[in-house]
Amino acid sequence: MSEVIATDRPPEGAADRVAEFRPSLIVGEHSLCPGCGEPVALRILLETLQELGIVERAIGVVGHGCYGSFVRIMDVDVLQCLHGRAPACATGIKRVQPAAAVFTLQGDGDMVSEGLAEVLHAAARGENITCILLNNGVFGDTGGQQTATTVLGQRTKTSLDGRDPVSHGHPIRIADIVAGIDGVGYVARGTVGTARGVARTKRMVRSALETQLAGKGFSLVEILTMCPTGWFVGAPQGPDYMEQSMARAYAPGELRVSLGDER
Ligand SMILES: Cc1ncc(C[n+]2csc(CCOP(=O)(O)OP(=O)(O)O)c2C)c(N)n1
Ligand code: SF4
Ligand SMILES: [Mg+2]
Repeated sequence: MSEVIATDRPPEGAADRVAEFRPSLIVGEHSLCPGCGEPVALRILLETLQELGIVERAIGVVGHGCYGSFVRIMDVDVLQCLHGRAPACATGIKRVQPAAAVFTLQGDGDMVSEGLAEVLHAAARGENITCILLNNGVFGDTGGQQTATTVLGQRTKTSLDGRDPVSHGHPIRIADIVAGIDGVGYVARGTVGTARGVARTKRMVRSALETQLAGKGFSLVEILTMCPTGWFVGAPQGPDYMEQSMARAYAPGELRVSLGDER
């Protein structure tokens, strides 16, 4: 007969979870717009560093975008480099400190528009670093201009009638490109528009960092993040807009796995 579970035990576990709703590595208030998806992605990243027990050897390289202000509120060693150059800076850090867990935090404007060569060459060299892309399809920080990942039809400050392939070209699916490069250990694309997406993305970030810890080469997680301000929608409409636009053009899922653990 199975043992009866006591029901008068105080709910210490649940109370603890509520009390620690904010991860201890976030040490201040962010200044981003209501409904922005980037703070959700930050939280996923920091919680994962904690859960893997690698906070003290983690070194982040942050690009330029709205997420750039996170350097003031994240209790992790970081350096901020020139626009688009984070994979090159991360390469240098990892080569002189191979025991460090090195990650980049970049936007689509930073990684795919300004720094496309950097991420491709780092991937092709098989650098043992983890790149995190926050893809919202706009240069959010400078007012919402079109980037290389803006989806067809998407309105931005520089494509007010919607992105048109004839005038503006086609969006670049960076994760798909990187997934096809030899020397790459792990590539995935997640979203933070739904609770399920958040949970799935967190597993992807964990897999990417585990790939680096196992010495399996370059890893990339593209995270689709809401930018209601740059999309001309209200904060509550951000997740739905993302599902109907970006998540259709950029299907979430794992694109390359080397540790044999498909999520
Ligand atoms: C060499 C250079 N070009 C342009 C800029 C201006 N700039 C700063 S942030 C930014 C937008 C970055 O967009 P993204 O990486 O997509 O981040 P988001 O703001 O959307 O989160 C730009 C163009 C700069 N700082 N340096
Ligand atoms: S402009 Fe967009 S990316 Fe920047 S803080 Fe506002 S919602 Fe977030
Ligand atoms: Mg952006």
